[in-house]
Amino acid sequence: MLYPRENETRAVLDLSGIWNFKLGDESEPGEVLACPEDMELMAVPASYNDQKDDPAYHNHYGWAYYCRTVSVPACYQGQRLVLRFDAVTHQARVYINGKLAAEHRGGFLPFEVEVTDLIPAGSSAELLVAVDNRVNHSTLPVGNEGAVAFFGSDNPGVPSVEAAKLWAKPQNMPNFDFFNYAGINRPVRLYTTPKQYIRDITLIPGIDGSDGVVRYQVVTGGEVRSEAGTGADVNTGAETDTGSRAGTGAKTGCTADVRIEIRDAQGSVVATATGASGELRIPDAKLWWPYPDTPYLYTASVTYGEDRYEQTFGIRTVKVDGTRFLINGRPFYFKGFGKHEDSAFHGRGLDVCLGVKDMSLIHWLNANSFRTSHYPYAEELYDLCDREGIVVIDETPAVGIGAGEHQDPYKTFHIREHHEQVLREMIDRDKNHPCVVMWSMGNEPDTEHFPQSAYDYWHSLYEYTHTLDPQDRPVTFVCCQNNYEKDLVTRTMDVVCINRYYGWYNLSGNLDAACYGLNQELDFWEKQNKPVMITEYGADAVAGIHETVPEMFSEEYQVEYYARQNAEFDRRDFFIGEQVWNFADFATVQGCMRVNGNKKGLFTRERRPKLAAHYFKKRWGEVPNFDYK
Ligand code: E8X
Repeated sequence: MLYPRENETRAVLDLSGIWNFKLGDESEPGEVLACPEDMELMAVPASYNDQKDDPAYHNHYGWAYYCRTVSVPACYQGQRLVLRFDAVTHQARVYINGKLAAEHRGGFLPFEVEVTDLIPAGSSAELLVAVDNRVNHSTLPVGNEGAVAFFGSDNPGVPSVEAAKLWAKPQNMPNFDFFNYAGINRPVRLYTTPKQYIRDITLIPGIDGSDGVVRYQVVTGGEVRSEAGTGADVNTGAETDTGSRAGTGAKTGCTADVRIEIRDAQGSVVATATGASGELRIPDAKLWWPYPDTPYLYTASVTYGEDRYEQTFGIRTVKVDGTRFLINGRPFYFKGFGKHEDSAFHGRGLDVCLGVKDMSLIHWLNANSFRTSHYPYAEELYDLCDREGIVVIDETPAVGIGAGEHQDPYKTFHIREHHEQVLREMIDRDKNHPCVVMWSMGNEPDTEHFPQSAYDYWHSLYEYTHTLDPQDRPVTFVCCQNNYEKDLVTRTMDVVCINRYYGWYNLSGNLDAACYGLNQELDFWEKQNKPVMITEYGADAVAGIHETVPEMFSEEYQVEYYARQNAEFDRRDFFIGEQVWNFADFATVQGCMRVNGNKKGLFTRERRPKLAAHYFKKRWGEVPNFDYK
């Protein structure tokens, strides 16, 4: 799905601002719905949870309603109009003048609906967005079923489920360690295209000697549709015809009219072609390299009839070769972290200022990469990474798949179809970004208690993911600390990505034992002949706690923990990267394991560096991007 961009042929109206808002309950909104009475005010885009000083908002469970009027200028007459939602978390129903116009499941990927006939140019309409924040065994991320599940244990002082039902309010029970922020988290925009329009562009870069070779495919739209007259062209993302590899499955329109021009960074045309698909050759191409080398970007300017769209891209290749991860043929070493979209007041709402600040801090740290733990981030951030030369591992919201040793989640959770949907939508959205070098299908599923079920689920999904990516980038998922000998599937990924907490959650406080345990495990991985990286390791450190003899939760222990384990990684040739947990402190559900959130950040939530940030700035300044191993 193309990002909404304005140019001489397309207009974009940003609907960010203050909307009307009201909390609902668990009752499902139907086909017809009017804006409620007595609404509050709420900023969009942003999560609703922390905008009001009332636990009813912070801890809400169920539906909530956003309303505003949308006016379409008369000068858009004759254009096709599309309403696009970048992310509504987790489930959305969109009503125009009281009638259901679109629905979408999944809180971190875009969907859009054509509104040409629903809000004709020169008119206004009432826009109502219903959003459900509930997580359970059929959503991604996963929530624990049973809204009163805290209760019913045998512990003295804890009431039974039956007793609790009499007074306890239903609540979300996330099976993941980040606060379940919800609402209209990313921009809502109305954009225009000519009636015959460019629907999708796929660019597949390659390198041939000193030339760049770019295969491309353009999907067009605007044919007379069979549902014409019903008014709405509902596009849930899942139904798009663009999610498959270029050359298969995509409908192409009138081919004669498509023209593509590649411009270099100065705007000079370096290659041209006509037709909806084909190949372009760029002599003496400049490659996209991670910073501090130049992340060179080209622009593909596509025209089709009256429509035009400009898609930036980079020429770079990605490949796994033995135990190495190659970017443009050179062995790359990942230096970075898992992050979150998380900040004060905004919650998980898009904050482009914070995005720019974080890119600056990533450079300050001499880091080169991050993982979009644990969901696809806002499109603006991938654009920043393309331009700033930061390498991204792009992750779906499949976090929390597991329910202990007595329940096989793969046989009891109804997630497969939705999981495939989010993979299709993520790859369809992010496929052209040079910064994206690997897909992560999910984080820390159970792979240990039901190893064969886990293998059947994840390995087939891995094969499916490969068929979705036109560039066929490496595919992985991120494995939780477990019994790695029992786990059958992690070792079959293109890159083995492990989250390990030796010295924190296990062998707590004992770094000698931690290094021993880590080395035992690394001996196992050495035999697998795969590239291995750590995608999470970390220790909570409360900023300001200092000690001469490092103990847990102090800034000194966090540094010591990393210094000791990094020394072990440095001894292993097959070890291709270190991504710490986490870039910054972040909000979680409250609990006795969390001191006002997760404090494993190198920075505080306000982006003040802890000692460990200074430690990594120095270390990563000495570890090069390429040829380290
Ligand atoms: C943690 C991280 C959490 O925040 C992240 O979302 C997923 C967790 C560690 C799991 N990984 O708790 O800080 C550790 C399991 C150890 C047995």
